[in-house]
Formats: sequence, structure tokens, C-alpha cells
Amino acid sequence: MYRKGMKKILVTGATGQIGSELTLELRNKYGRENVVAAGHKRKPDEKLLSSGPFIYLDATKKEELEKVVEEYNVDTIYHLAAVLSAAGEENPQHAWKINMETLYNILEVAREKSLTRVFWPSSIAVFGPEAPRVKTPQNAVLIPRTIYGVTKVAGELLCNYYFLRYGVDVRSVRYPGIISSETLPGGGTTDYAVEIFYEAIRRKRYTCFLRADTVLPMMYMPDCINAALTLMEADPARIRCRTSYNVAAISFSPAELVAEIKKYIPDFICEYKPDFRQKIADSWPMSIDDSAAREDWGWNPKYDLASMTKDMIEKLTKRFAKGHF
Ligand code: AKB
Repeated sequence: MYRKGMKKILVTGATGQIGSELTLELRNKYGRENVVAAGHKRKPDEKLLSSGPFIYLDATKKEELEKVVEEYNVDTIYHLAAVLSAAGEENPQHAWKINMETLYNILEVAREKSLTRVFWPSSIAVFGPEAPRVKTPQNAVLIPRTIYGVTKVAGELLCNYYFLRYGVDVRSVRYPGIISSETLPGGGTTDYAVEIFYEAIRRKRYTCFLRADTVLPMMYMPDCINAALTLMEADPARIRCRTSYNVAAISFSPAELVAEIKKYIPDFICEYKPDFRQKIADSWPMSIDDSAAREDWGWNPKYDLASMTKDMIEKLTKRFAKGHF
């Protein structure tokens, strides 16, 4: 374990889809009091509140961030707060402000205060139609069509710069769509793959905003968390990529996911009404080549389409039975 002297970890975006589960995992691993969860607008749920410190933080304000880092003796930041692809297209100026200003402030604070390590997620959204869409290589051309993708490319370059110029130990992976049962995602193009489970169990009907044959790279939450933790624990000498690593797990289309869900809910009906998100999905890879992550720091996802679907249905069915929606 790289952290000696038990300084603190700060998680921004801790009330979001990844943050809400990653924070709990970090608290299990490093101690409840050592992980400070920071949200901005969304109210934290009971698990997040009762398992350790929670604060409100606007990371576009550097002074606020500096205060928190000093007050809690933070030495590691997981910076998850971001506006995703579909929400970004509705207000590109806002997406640029949130995604770029917060990352810049985090990197600046990491530089000024010599923080030990920073994790920042990039996305498959860095790729555009000019990149090969099947088994997209690590070093494929990056010409995204969304403002979200533009902020992720700019962010990757900024992280690489801060590493080379100032030695900030910032690490990153390009996440695909993340599927999870605890907190709904918001504003993404891959969100259908989570919503579909909620609607299949509650109503046995879902209207999908992507075409039935739209294949996209996806990942189940336990693998998503494992990617962040494994990368952050890796020996610095093994991290040869300081922009962001491709990580892959599963690739499937809505039709393939529907077929898998129907094994548990045979009368489930899915309709298709593609909207503006179809164009975004069509500009992204269908599958990803993640050999660099596998070779450098041992990336190895566990869940496939069948095991992810089984686990999602079991978890959500239990939750809904208890009346927790
Ligand atoms: C989105 O759909 O915007 C995100 C992503 C792939 O980064 N889930």
C-alpha cells in the first residue's frame, strides 16, 4: 500500500454514480475517517453520510478546494465530478467550465501542495469517427464530436503535462459506459444500459433512446472500482501512460442486453426511439483494445454480459422488494 502515515483521501463527485460506490470501497480499504466525500448539488444518501465525513464543495472555486485539502490533510484526490456527454451537448459552455476548471484547480492544488496522487477518469468519448471503431487502439487519433469528449482529450493532455512538467502523479483510465445498481447515472449516452434494468423490473417495458443494434463498450461497477483502485496502487514505474489508459470489459447492443434480461423477465418489452444521443453513440468505439492496461498494471475485468445481468437483476429486485427505489 503506497499511503504511509494515513493522510486523507478526497473524493469529488462522491454523490454521483461512480463516486457513491467508490467512496464506500475506499472507506473499507483505508478507514472510514480517512476518506472525505465531497458533493456539490445532489444530496448524499444515508450510506455515504453515515460511513464517514461528507462536505459540500464547488471545485470550480480554487480557494474552497485549498481549504478542504488543508483542513483534512488531504494527500490523494479522486476527482470524479463531471458533466457527461448528453448533458454536455445541451449546454457545452457549462460542460467546458465544470470539466476543465475543476480539473485545472485539482492539478494546481496537487502541484502547489505536493499531493501524493490524483485519479481522474477519462472516457471512450475521447474517440471520434476517425478512430477505428473496433478494438480501438490506445494511441488512436482523438477527434471527438462532443464537448464532453473535447474536455476529456484536453484533460488527458493537461494531466500528462502536469506529470511531465511538475511530477504530479496523476493517473487515469478511459471508462466505457458504467452499469451499476446503487446510484443512477445522469446525462450520459450509455445511461440506457442502467435505466433498462430499473424499468424491466418495475414495469416490464422500456423505451430505449438508442437503436437496437448500437454496440458500445460497457463495464460493471465492481470492475470499474477495481480499475481505479488497482491503477492507484500500482508502482509508479509501471505507469507508462500518463494521458489515460484504455480499459475494456464488455461490448453489447441494446438488443443483446434485452435478450439477456428476458432470460429472467420473459415478458419484458423494449421499444426503440432513437434521439440525439444516437449520433453521439455512432461516433464512439464499439470495442476497445486495452492491452496496454493489462500489460502495465495488470488490468483484468471479471464480469461479462451474463454475470453482470444476473447480478443487476438480483440486486435491484431485492432493493425494490424492500421498497427502496
Ligand atoms: C457517457 O455516456 O457520457 C459516459 C461515458 C461513456 O463517458 N457514460
